[in-house]
Amino acid sequence: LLLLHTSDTHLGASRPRLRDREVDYYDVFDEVVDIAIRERVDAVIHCGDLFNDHRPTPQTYYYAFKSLKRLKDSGIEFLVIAGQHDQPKVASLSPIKVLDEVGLVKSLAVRHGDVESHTINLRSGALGIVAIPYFDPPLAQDVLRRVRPPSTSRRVLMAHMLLKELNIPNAHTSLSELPISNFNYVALGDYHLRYEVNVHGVPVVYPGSTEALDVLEYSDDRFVALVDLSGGEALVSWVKLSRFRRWLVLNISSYSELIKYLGSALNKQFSKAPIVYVRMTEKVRQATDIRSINDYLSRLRDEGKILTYIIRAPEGPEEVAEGGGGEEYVPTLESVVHNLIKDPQVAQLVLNIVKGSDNVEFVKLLITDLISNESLINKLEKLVGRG
Ligand SMILES: [Mn+2]
Repeated sequence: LLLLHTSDTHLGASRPRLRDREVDYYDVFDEVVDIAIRERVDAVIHCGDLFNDHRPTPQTYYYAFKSLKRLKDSGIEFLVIAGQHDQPKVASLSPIKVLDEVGLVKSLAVRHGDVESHTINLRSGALGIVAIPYFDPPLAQDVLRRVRPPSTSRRVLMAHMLLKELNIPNAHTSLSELPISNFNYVALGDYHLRYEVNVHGVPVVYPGSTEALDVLEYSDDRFVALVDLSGGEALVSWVKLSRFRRWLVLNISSYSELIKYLGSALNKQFSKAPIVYVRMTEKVRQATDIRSINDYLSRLRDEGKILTYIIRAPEGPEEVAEGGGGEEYVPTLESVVHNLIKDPQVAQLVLNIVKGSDNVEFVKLLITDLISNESLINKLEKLVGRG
């Protein structure tokens, strides 16, 4: 009996906020489905935050349906619990329930505070699952007290929660408070980096998110776990993902250092143009020609060698005294327009209009329309096409 354990897909997210970025999350989810089919697993178990929002857009549903349908056609079950992102607010419906209703997933537990027990009959036999969706950390004792060991021989505990051992704020519980010995495998979600610990022969595992939502979550590799429950003990093997977007994080002390590092980093082959995150001290920032850095990075972006870039100078004590903010996101007019409009010709047309106008209200109206009105972009694209 073979399972694929994944979590925190965050379908519908686009961080950093870019059109191309939203597609990244769908693409890597599709890779997870590919792996499940290739490895002929009995089921995918997803430990929450399948969606980034409890009200996904039609586009997000479209991609979720498309990937899940391939899985269903291959006879593989998709068993899922809710994280805080796809948990319904009071009196509204979780998107996971929508997927369940159309037969694409089996929703094991969604509502806050629930603890549900299921016996799932899979191709290779019965699997007992206790499922715990996201709950507020102060409820931990009450929630965990309601966990009963399943009566099947193969038993999995699935939960969306944080362990105190991760050393991060708002943790739910510690390993010693979990009834680990009643299960063969403990499948967790919520933590966005890979983490694995073995407690008296029982693997307790976070596979991590399939994309890094911000720089703190970046890592060179991202994974899903294959869990073999055929024997007495669960055997975990890791499969590397290849279709996530990489972040290049550079700590630099000068412009020339940036060019040197980035030059050699970009020699490597990337399946997708990476996101560049440049970190420098406040001192370096003041001594550095920030314009040259901006020009250099935006040229790389326009050439398609990087997706986007972020420059950050962490707050030093001097800067706090001056009241300056640390983060420099570099939202130049050019980058905003290029991210908004994919066609470079149309983007240039809009930039010319905006730059040629001293009417602030008109520019505001134009930008608002460009953000909210897809047909306007289509019209502009046609205009350029004819010209
Ligand atoms: Mn998450």
